[in-house]
Amino acid sequence: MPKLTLFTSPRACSGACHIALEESGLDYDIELVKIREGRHLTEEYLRINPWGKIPALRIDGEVLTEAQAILSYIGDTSANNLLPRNDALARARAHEWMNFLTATVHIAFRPLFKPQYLIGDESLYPKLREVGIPNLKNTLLEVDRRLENRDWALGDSYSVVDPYLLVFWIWSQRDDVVPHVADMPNWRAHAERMFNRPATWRCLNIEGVTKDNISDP
Ligand SMILES: N[C@@H](CCC(=O)N[C@@H](CS)C(=O)NCC(=O)O)C(=O)O
Repeated sequence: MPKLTLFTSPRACSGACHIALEESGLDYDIELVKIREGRHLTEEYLRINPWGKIPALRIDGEVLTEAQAILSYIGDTSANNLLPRNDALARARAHEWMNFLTATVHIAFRPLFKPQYLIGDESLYPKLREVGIPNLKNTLLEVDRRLENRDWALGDSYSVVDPYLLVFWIWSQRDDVVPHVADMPNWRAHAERMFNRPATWRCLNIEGVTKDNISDP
């Protein structure tokens, strides 16, 4: 088996990969690269991922980036049925979810979390929020709609998609976000299922995230 090292930061999208690894039965270790302390921009980390983003997974000597690719790799190498194998449509459904989370949901938080990536002029941030907040609300409601009548993203069985959903649930419950989003009962129930899995809290706690600070920015 290859040696796996995940580079992860508390409350970042890398948390999905951490939880998926913990559920996978694969041997792995983690290195904490705290974004809030600027550790993702150190020379040491830029040697791992020159783009300076988290997550990255070192697989022996190779480095894989992008949460969706890492989750897909974990699902395919785990023996714990974390990604459908021989059913093309079921696999495509998993990627449909993960691509939606990466390309649409993650990005919908930008006007609130990282406006500087979208526009240089700070005086325009309120304008950005005017458009960005309703878009975020609608995008999160779409996640909730897709979770209707299902325990897990893919239906009855847990998969690598589920911890990815949890990351964005946690973001949606931040004090600076919650006033802007609607009630999302299906997603809330999904998050509760996630929090009931011991692997979830094991990973969050190792990264320093607890029930008391989970909603910190
Ligand atoms: N498309 C990438 C996005 C990675 C990404 O932007 N990660 C954030 C953490 S959630 C990050 O590294 N932020 C640091 C920064 O933007 O400076 C993926 O899905 O893995």
